[in-house]
Amino acid sequence: VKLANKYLMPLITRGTGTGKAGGAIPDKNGVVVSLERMNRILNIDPINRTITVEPGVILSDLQEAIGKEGLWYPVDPASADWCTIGGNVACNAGGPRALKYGVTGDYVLGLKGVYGDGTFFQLGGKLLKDVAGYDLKRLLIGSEGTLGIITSITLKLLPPPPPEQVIWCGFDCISDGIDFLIAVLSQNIQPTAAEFMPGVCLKAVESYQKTVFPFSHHAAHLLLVLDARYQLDYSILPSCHRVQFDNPEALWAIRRDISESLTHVSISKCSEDITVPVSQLPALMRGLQRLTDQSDYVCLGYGHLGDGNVHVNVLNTDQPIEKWQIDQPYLVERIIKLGISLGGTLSGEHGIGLTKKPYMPLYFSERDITIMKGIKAQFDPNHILNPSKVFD
Ligand code: LAC
Ligand code: ZN
Repeated sequence: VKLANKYLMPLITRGTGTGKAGGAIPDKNGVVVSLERMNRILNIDPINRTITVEPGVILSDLQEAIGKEGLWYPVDPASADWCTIGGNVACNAGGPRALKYGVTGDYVLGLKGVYGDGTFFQLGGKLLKDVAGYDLKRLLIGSEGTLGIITSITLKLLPPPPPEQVIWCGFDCISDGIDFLIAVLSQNIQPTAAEFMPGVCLKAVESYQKTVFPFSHHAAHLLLVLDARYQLDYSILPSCHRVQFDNPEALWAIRRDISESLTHVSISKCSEDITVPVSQLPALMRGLQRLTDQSDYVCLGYGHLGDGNVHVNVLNTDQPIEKWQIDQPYLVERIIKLGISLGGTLSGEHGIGLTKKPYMPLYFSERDITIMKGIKAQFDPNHILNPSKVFD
């Protein structure tokens, strides 16, 4: 990092490159700093209920290691088998269980690493409470490699979760599914996960996995995880068709494969990540349908709708690539403006990186962005770290 400062050479920190906003793409001449081989688990501490790891540890390896100690880490992005915990911290990754358990940043107790000018930092530790000064650790979380290089992470762990029930429901139309979801969220229970999938997502997974699901004819689907002690009141939820199944893990495999599967069935696609208040989901889904009707593309919303986080995908299934390249930014802008007009944000969990950067001024004021740039200048005075990401 010191040499990079001397030669004013960009450093682009990278885990396994699973990020969906292009944050790890070296679009400027510079050096990619791969942390993949910094993958040691440094310490599991059952008394303080923490784990300390290097950033290159694959998330599912971390989950397995603490499982052996009878502990649990709830954050489970769909890429858990191949993303790194460092990337999760850098992007503040979420996932299905965020609805009940929160996101990566809610579990980060301590960080060590290097600021942009090469000085070391050590922030927080095995501490459940720490309100001293400004929360620099929190600024690093989700900073997408623009403020520091993280070399050690201490996470808060939990005891294993209570027994859970997995419920899969099919619906005759998207709006029935959304109404059902909102009715579930209005009951006096806290779902662990509530994942919504339009029928087109299941068709794509069928094609990708080369299989057929007996319930894929429904127009919309909801995968619900609840504590076993909760009893859903189906009498006020008449529109759902319960799907019977033996193997909940196969259902999760469907859900986790959606992003890859939509890529598989499209000539090209883009993948947005807006979040709206859950009460605005019906309006958002209507807006996406309008966009589909008015364009030559399929605009669909799937994902963690229980917490309002919608992976809006635009699929190009039959248009020439040249036309797509012209239409795509226009469509993305309409989607982001739609989300913001409903009280939403432009990214719930994927971050800004390269792909969302042009849309930052739609969400933040000029003054907000000036303050962010001032923070960046303090952490990284020579603008070495991932210099072309988040904002220009
Ligand atoms: C998912 C990724 C795309 O939820 O965030 O499938
Ligand atoms: Zn997601």
